[in-house]
Amino acid sequence: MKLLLVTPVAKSKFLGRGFAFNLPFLSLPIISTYTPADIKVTIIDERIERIDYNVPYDLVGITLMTPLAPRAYEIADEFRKRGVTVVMGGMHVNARPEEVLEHSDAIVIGEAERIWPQLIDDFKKGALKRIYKLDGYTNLDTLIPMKRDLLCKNKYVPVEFLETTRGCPFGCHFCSVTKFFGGKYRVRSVDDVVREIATLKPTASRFSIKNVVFFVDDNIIGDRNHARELFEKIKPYKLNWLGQASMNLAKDDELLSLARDSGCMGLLIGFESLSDEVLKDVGKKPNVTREYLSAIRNIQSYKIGIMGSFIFGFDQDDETVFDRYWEFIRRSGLEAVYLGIMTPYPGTRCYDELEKEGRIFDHDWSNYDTSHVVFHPKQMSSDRLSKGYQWAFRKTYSLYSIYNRLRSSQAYPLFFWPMNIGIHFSVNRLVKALN
Ligand code: B12
Ligand code: SF4
Repeated sequence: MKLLLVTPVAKSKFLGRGFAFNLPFLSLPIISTYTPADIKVTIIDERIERIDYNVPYDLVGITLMTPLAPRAYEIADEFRKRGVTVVMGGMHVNARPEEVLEHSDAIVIGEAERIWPQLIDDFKKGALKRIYKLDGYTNLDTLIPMKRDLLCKNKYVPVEFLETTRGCPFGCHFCSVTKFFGGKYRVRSVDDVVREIATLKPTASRFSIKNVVFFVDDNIIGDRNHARELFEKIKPYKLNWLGQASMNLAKDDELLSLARDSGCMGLLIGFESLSDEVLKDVGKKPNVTREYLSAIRNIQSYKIGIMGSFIFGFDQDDETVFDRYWEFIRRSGLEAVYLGIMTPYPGTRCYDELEKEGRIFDHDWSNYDTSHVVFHPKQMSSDRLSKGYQWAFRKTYSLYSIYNRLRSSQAYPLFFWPMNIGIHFSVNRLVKALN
C-alpha cells in the first residue's frame, strides 16, 4: 500500500514559497512515524516539490493550517477525481470540520498520534469512518521516536525541529493554540527529549553553526521545573537552540543563565502590542509594556538574541501605531522582528467577535497569512493598515536598520546577520507581491 502525505504551499510570500529559508516541520513526519511499517510513505512539501497526480497512491493525507486550506482543497479534489481516498488533519480541521469534509473522505480532529493507526486499519478493511476525533489529549510520554528520514534534509535549512511541551493556558483571543492543544502545559519527560536529541545527526550550516535545534513549544518555560531540568540535561549535547518563550523569563536570572549555558541562541517572544490596554484585552498576561526595554536588555545580557513578534490592527490601534512601533524598534536593539496583521483565525474568540460585528469582509482563507487585511479595522481603513504594516516591515529590515539593531548585539552574529539579510529580501518580495 502506498501513502502520500502532503503539505500544500501557501499563497503567502512570507514563510511560504519564496521565503529566504525553507524550514522543516513536524506534522507529517509524526504521521509517518505512526504509520504501520508495511506501508510505503512518501512526503511531499509543495514549497519545494511538485505533486505527480499520476502515481497510483492508495491513500493521501494532507495537513492544513488555515492559510493552506484552499490549496489543500485543490489537491484533494484532484486526487479524489482520480478515485484516491483523501484524509485531512491539522489546525484548520478543528475550526471548520464540515468545510474540510466537503473535500475529503475522512478527517482527523485534533492530535493524531493515538488515532492514525486505527484510521489506517479501518481504511485497509474498507471501513473508513468520516470523522476521527481523539477524546482528550495525547500523553506526551507515550510518543514513539520520530522518523526524520522522509524529509529530504538538504532542501531545508539545517535545523531539527523538536517538541517538549504542548498546550498553552493563556488563550489569547487571536490564537488557535489553546483550543487545539488545550489550556494546560502538557510536558514530555525530559529524559525522553534527551533520548531523541541523542539520536539526531549533527546539523552543520554553511555558516558553521552546528547542531541547531528549534523547540517548537509555544512557551518553552511554561513549566519552570521542566524547563530547568531540560536546560540542565541538554547541556552535554552542545546544541545551538532556538525556541519560543514568554516575557516573564526576563525576570528569571537562574533560568536565563541555564538557558544560555545549554546553548540558547535566541528566543521568539510575542510582544504583540505596545499598548497595555490591548494586552489586557487579548489576554496576554505576562506582558507589561513599560518593562519591555528592560526585559530585552536583561535577556540580551545573557547573549541570547530576541526575535520580537508584533501585531498591527487591534481595535485600539489608530494610525499612530506605526510611528510608535518604529520609535520602539529603533531603541529596542531586537535581533529580529516578526510583524503580522491581526488575523481572525476561525475558531478563535477574535473571529467570533469580528464576525458577529459583521467586520470580516474576506473569507478567502489563503489571505489568512497575517500579511493581508481581511477585516475592517476600528480606527483606520484596511488600506491604511496594510500600507502601515508594509512600511513598518520595510523600515525594520532596511539594511541601515539591520545594522543599527545588530551592531552592538552580543548574540550569535553568524546566525542573526544572515537571518536578517535573508528576511530583508523576503520582505521586499512580500511588499512587491502585495502591491
Ligand atoms: C513551528 C511552526 C511553524 C513553522 C513550521 C510550520 C509547520 N507546518 O508546522 C513555520 C515557521 C514554517 C511556520 C509558519 C507559519 N505558521 Co506556524 N506554527 C508553528 C508552531 C509554533 C508549531 C507547529 C508544530 O510543530 N506543532 C506541533 C505538531 C505536532 O502539531 P501539528 O503540526 O498541529 O500536527 C498535529 C495535528 O495537527 C495533526 N495533524 C497535522 N497535520 C495532519 C495531517 C493529517 C493527514 C492528519 C491525519 C493529522 C494531522 O497531527 C499532528 C500530531 O498530533 C504552531 C503553534 C502550535 N503550537 O502548533 C504555529 C502555527 C501552526 N502557525 C501558524 C501560522 C499562522 C503560520 C503562518 C501562516 C505564519 C505566517 N504569518 O506566515 C506560516 C505558514 C507557513 C506555511 N506553511 O506556509 C498558526 C496557525 C493558525 C491556524 N489556525 O491555521 C499557528 C497555530 C500559530 C498560532 N499561534 O496561531 N509555523
Ligand atoms: S501565549 Fe502565545 S501560544 Fe499562548 S495563547 Fe497567547 S499567543 Fe497563543
